[in-house]
Amino acid sequence: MGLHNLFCYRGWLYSRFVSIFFCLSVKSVLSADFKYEHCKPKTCGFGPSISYPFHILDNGTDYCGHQGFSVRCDRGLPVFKTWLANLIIKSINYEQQSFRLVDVDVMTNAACPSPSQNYSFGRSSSLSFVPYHTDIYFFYSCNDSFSVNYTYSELKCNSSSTRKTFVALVPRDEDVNWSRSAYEYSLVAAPVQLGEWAINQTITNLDYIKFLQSRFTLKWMGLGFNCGKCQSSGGRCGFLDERETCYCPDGQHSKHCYDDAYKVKVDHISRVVLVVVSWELKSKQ
Ligand SMILES: *[C@@H]1O[C@H](CO)[C@@H](O)[C@H](O)[C@H]1NC(C)=O
Ligand SMILES: *[C@@H]1O[C@H](CO)[C@@H](O)[C@H](O)[C@H]1NC(C)=O
Ligand SMILES: *[C@@H]1O[C@H](CO)[C@@H](O)[C@H](O)[C@H]1NC(C)=O
Ligand SMILES: *[C@@H]1O[C@H](CO)[C@@H](O)[C@H](O)[C@H]1NC(C)=O
Ligand SMILES: *[C@@H]1O[C@H](CO)[C@@H](O)[C@H](O)[C@H]1NC(C)=O
Ligand SMILES: *[C@@H]1O[C@H](CO)[C@@H](O)[C@H](O)[C@H]1NC(C)=O
Ligand SMILES: *[C@H]1O[C@@H](CO)[C@H](O)[C@@H](O)[C@@H]1NC(C)=O
Repeated sequence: MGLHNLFCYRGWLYSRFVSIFFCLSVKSVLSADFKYEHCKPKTCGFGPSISYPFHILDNGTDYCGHQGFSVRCDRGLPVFKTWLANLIIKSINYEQQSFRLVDVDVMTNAACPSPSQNYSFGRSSSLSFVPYHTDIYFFYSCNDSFSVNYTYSELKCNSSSTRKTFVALVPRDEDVNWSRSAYEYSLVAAPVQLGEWAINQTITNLDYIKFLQSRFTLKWMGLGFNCGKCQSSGGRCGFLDERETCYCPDGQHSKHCYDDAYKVKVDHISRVVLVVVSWELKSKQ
């Protein structure tokens, strides 16, 4: 506002025309670029820098990120919320379009990691696991008649003499056949990221707790927008009215900061001239 007043005031000293021109042009610049300002990369306090396709859920800046990529700040940490689980984002690689996550349940119970919710990403979402992804299945509150067609072992720290928790390593997307009558509480699948060397291991010969705690990677793809083009032209990517956008210091563009800038500028100038002319005409009457 101070800048605005200064321009108007100084402009006034030269002539009425100059003053109006300055007021209008300064005003249009100030109002056009607020989305550009709002969408600058941010952090939650700790953790990686958050920018497109992610956006931090706050005060109506949804237009800074893609649908399905909202991040909530919780005690300084970025939390990626799926339908069911809360996953902490440990790092984001914007170039490779991937990010690493760890389940909040696993983080907060380091001595006995026992997730309570499936990770559940939407089928329609643009996220996928990277190779060597495997699931650890947690079968809670089972009796001794439990069986499953993968090697399994007991999670002793989450078991009592009558109610036992069993875990099994299930390769990606394979079906599981387990004795449903033997378990009472629930079944939860937790993703882990194995190395290539570990892909054929079973739960009994793998330090799976270490893998559980050492996060897993998701890739995003098919967003259909080349954010690099926008960024290298000095813009910030976002998502508005169901489509990707490039916010630039001078306003909103469709792909990068130079694509339809000319048209927008001409529009501005013609509007300014029109207003000035009509103002001049009015004051002459
Ligand atoms: C939202 O806006 C309010 C007031 O402008 C501010 O106090 C608050 O910190 C903002 N929230 C976040 C998460 O930035
Ligand atoms: C086992 O883990 C589940 C899920 O996190 C939890 O609800 C339950 O209380 C735990 N049971 C024991 C005996 O620790
Ligand atoms: C699951 O295992 C049980 C016994 O272990 C077997 O009778 C049943 O046919 C299996 N179901 C499938 C779909 O493989
Ligand atoms: C376990 O059973 C399911 C369902 O019958 C089957 O699709 C899967 O291939 C089996 N896996 C193993 C390792 O036997
Ligand atoms: C997790 O997913 C499995 C397989 O889809 C399902 O059987 C189970 O009920 C789910 N667990 C919870 C806690 O929703
Ligand atoms: C894992 O098992 C499959 C099938 O048995 C085999 O083709 C593959 O080479 C094994 N991979 C490793 C890393 O041992
Ligand atoms: C576990 O044991 C079997 C066989 O002994 C019973 O048929 C099941 O009902 C029982 N399951 C539970 C949850 O107690």
